[in-house]
Amino acid sequence: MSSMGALNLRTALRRQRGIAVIMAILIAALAASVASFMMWQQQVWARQVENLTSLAQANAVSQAALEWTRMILAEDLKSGDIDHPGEVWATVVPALPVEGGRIALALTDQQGLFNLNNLVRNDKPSEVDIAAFQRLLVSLELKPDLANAVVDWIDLDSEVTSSGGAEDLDYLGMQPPYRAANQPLLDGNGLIRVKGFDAEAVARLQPFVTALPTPTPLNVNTASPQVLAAVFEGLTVDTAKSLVVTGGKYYKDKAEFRDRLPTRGAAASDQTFGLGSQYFLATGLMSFGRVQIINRALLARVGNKTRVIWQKHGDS
Ligand SMILES: [Ca+2]
Ligand SMILES: [Ca+2]
Repeated sequence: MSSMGALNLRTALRRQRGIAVIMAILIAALAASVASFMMWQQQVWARQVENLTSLAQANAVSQAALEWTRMILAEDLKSGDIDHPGEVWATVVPALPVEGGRIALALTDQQGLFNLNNLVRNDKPSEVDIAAFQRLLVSLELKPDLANAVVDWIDLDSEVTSSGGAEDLDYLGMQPPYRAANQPLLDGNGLIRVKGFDAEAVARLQPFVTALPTPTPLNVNTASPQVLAAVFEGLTVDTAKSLVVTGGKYYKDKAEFRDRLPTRGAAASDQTFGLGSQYFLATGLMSFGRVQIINRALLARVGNKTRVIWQKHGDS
């Protein structure tokens, strides 16, 4: 075996061992959450509350799983600040059986998506980001003017940006009337309240956008061809496909990525992209009895701590 082959094998074995260890920790955490739940269950009159019981059980397991994802992200920092799909955090836990039900878990890097809150930086419309969002809209066959409506929705002032912008006067004239948020979006689904967006447009954008509390660089190690083509001017979705990280490879420095761009435009500035991420979405699908719920949490990794920015609970 070549030394390169041996190295790859060693890396693969190390990763497999890593996964085995984190799975053991997850299983122990989930077992503990179920055990404490069982004690509580003894006080509950059984049958008519069966669904509520399942729901409570699902939520207990969900909390344990969330703690586990926070630990994984903290652990990941030990191998440096690069984040790519070959790392342990990116492992999807498909359907793990726990007492009385099962759970599926996934962590996704949110900086591989287009951050809608990049459109306004330091309370000023960011032309570079607006142009990038317009390219994304066009590639999805949506109107590029929608970008200005999002800028107005986020920016503090009430001056309408032409063309396609909308502020209080536009929203107060709607049925029922409401006002422009004039603050960063909380998540991509918030677009539904922005003028010009309907459920279909939001659904089309959903796989490619996110809304993070601060402007963020794009992680080129996790970005899709659509988002790469939007952010880097002169890149088509087709050319971008060849830049997407696959098969355990990833970009180790910015120059390596820059060298592969067809043009070295201003869009490839340092604030535009990076190789790692601070924000991750944890998604857990729990099935207990007749109850099936999806819980989502946006996590921010700051220093070696992982904070929960928001949590949403919902029926699947
Ligand atoms: Ca990492
Ligand atoms: Ca505004």
